[in-house]
Amino acid sequence: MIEQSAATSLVAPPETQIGFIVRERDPLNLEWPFDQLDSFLTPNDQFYIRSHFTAPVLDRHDYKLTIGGAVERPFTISYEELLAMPSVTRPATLECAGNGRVFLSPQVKGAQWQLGAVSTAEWTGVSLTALLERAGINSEACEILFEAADTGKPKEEPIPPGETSYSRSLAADKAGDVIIAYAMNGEEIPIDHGFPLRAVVSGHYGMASVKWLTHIRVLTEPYKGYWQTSDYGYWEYDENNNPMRRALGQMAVKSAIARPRTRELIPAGSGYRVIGAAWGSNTHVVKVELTTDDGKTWQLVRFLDEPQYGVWRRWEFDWQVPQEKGTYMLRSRATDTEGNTQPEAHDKRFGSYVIHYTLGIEVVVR
Ligand SMILES: Nc1nc2c(c(=O)[nH]1)N[C@H]1C(S)=C(S)[C@@H](COP(=O)(O)O)O[C@H]1N2
Ligand SMILES: [Mo]
Repeated sequence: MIEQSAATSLVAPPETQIGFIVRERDPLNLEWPFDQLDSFLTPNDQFYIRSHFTAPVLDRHDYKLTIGGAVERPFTISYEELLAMPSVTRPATLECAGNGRVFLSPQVKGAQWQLGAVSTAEWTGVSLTALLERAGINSEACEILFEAADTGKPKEEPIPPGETSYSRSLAADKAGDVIIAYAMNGEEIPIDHGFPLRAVVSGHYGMASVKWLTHIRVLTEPYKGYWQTSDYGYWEYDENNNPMRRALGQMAVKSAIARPRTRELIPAGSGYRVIGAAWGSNTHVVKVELTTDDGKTWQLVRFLDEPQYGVWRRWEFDWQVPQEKGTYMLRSRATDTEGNTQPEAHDKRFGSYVIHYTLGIEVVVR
């Protein structure tokens, strides 16, 4: 069954919504229970929330977005004016770069996300390209910086002493992947998801999709801000083996098992419908394999959604559960059009981020 119609029909009915897992109360960090993966689009009130600071409450009448920096005609635009511009609508999956962190051993610091710091919505807004065209982007431009209204004290060492606001840059040639969004699944963006306006960067980890957006600045030199280097960075080694700090960007190809859940009890000899999702960034996920015997044999799953860049594809697999009782280890493995696939172990260069290895879900057959 491939569901691809209007947003409303893709959203699960309210009775399937069973609430969140609280990762932090203030600022609000809520994990969506990934085992509730039943619809292509995640309902707005089930979409995971990842905020570094208390959500700012912005007034739609006073709100203004400024586009400046290396442009010919800097300008400021109101919320109403943005709504009146030609709009674009498309789905995008947001995954927090720390999703799955709780599975790392030894345990690391940071929000202890299980599998549910990933969700998909259909976003509506103005294309970043249209705004940049209006401003007349300088030919020397290399990055676009998004600045936001939320401020506070970040947690990842080394910590800057003063108040820090959230900001993140993106390579200028990625501007076409960005929607400056004011609607989420056809509704006004909820406060916790960035009201009135947020960037949605298709194919990138969630940190790139800046919420409560106030400024778009065109830069002629790479941005080295806190959220680009200290936090949301990783180590890349040059040819002389020198570790270089780089900013995280595109989502690595990944799949995850939504059901069964860890240690779920499954009747021996029964038929069990395994479900999950797989996603990547600028390539299509073309294959997901599943093992129910800890990697001895792999079988192909069936996709439920069409391939789209930066959007998950749900999948299912009918498991003929063995008669033999005991524990079984399930793993899924996604591969994209370029042959990128999930590694067997976490890549330590990414620290507590980019957790896309084929982690095991252990179930009990009895
Ligand atoms: N202004 C601002 N934007 C932000 C953040 C934030 O703390 N402040 N968190 C980022 C991170 S780390 C993620 S994963 C996504 C989460 O978006 P969501 O809360 O709508 O799921 O927002 C990103 N944008
Ligand atoms: Mo994140």
